[in-house]
Amino acid sequence: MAPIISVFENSPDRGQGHARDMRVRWALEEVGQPYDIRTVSFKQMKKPAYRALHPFGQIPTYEEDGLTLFESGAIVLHIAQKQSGLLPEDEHARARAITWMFAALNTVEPPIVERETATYTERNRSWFEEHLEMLNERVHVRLRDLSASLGDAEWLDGTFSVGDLMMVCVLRRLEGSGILDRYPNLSAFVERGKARPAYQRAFDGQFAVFRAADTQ
Ligand code: GTB
Repeated sequence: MAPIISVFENSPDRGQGHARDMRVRWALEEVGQPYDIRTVSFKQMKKPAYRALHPFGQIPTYEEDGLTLFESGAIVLHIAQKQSGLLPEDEHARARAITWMFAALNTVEPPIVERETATYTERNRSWFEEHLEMLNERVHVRLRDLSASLGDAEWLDGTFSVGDLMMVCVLRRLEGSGILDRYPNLSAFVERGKARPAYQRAFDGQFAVFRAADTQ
């Protein structure tokens, strides 16, 4: 049976692929694993039946042959370890690819999400602009170092891996902010990721779900 992932019934990003099912879809497409989706509304996500799959009542979840997972990082890593295509064979290169995946999730994504959240929740506060400047600088601290580490390379550590997949998804959350424009090598890195056929299939998949909900 194909794995099932849970996704927003009606994604608040209007199909831009910023929700965290996108990284799972992309990983599944990269390894050539067909999958099914379970669409959930915000209301359903908080019901006991769904919380049995995800204790925090969020998307995405992953169900496969009696195994249920939550946390996009854990799901993507599981997919990468189960099938070939996202992790190098060499033991050290494999460990480094996983390190980059954790760096994306634990070091780069938090300041980006903090900034993004402030733009939704604090916009009308008198101190918003000042706070935003501080949050922007925290993002820049990470991007400066990431940009220096990537340099002229195509991917973060040799061939395309789960580390690149996760980093591209995380950096994409800055789209529309203009922040990434200051780092031409990171912008090009994101565009390389987005140009991969597996990314495009994943994007189209999530967009189709949004369109179906939006036209109802
Ligand atoms: N650490 C978890 C993981 O990596 O899986 C975080 C999961 C998470 O934050 N899920 C969000 C969710 O279910 C969706 S992705 N939120 C509902 C809730 O908590 O009640 C985050 C997200 C949402 C919307 C946009 N957007 O509109 O642009 C982007 C990202």
